[in-house]
Amino acid sequence: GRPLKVAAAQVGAVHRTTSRAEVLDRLIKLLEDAAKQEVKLVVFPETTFTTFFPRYYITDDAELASYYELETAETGPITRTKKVKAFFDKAQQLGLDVQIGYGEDTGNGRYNTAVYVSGKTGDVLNKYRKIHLPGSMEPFDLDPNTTNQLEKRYFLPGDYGFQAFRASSLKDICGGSSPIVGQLICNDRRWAEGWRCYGLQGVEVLCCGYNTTAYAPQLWGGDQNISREKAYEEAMFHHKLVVQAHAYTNSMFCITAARSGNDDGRHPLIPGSMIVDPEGHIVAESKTEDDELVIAEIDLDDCKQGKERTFNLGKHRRPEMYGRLVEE
Ligand code: CDT
Repeated sequence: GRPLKVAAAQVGAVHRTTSRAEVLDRLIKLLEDAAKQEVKLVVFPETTFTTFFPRYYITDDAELASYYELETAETGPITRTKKVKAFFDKAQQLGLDVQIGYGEDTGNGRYNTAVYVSGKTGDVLNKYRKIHLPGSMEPFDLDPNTTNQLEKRYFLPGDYGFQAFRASSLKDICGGSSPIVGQLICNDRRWAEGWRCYGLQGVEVLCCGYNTTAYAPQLWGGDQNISREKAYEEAMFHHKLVVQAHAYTNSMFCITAARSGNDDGRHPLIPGSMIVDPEGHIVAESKTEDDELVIAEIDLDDCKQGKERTFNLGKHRRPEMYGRLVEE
């Protein structure tokens, strides 16, 4: 087999007023707990270092800028930038591979980004920029209780495509063969296209962090008078539905990590951090809405059954019939 102990690091409420220092302390504690339990790969949420700021209509440029990490030729890679260096130093010290999401500011553009960093060398093995940006350019309204979704305003669409990579850092513990990894961010998980791009590259572990609002009728459409309880249930249902289905149809494990809890006491986010196997089963899931590690020992060889039989893409696909998928 090719065993690998993995974790989703769920991160509970982070308010608009929560300090960077507090968030970093909490993330470092999650890393330490993971290392104690001999985990080798930890997946963190989307925009993990701050609250999920696209829910606010922010008119103060300085406040908006504070939610991004400045990552330019001068500042160097994210792992060396002052505001978050302590997190990456700790991961490397503990020998943990991590995926973590953050707002990236290149100086020329802002993206919703996730990096995968080697626990062996501290190098960024891959960077992914979110491709499907949900929501709108303009706020629904200016009521501070409204949960907006202004990602189209604050980010450019990702321009790296869906590029799989080998986590060479995990080669030795995975029977001498590096895991093939793919990255998605939040809303991307609802779109079959990204998953299939990764399936076609033989991905074995898909890592996905998210911030999914548990109540925002304007955003989801459907019944505008839906109760909070029903909205939460629906959001959890759709989250699990897409992850389990796409993990199954692409014969890969998926690790999903939530930013969850009730931000500012009025913007609830669903939990649902999970580890899903290539048959679509949930093998571990979060029990709280707080900071929590969800851990499983997986065997990458379990991807073989699907990849070689039911979803043998080379054998059973009919791409000549799929032209519509890439028409504008
Ligand atoms: N962060 C993010 O992408 N959230 C979206 C909210 C719903 S958009 C209809 C999500 O897909 O979970």
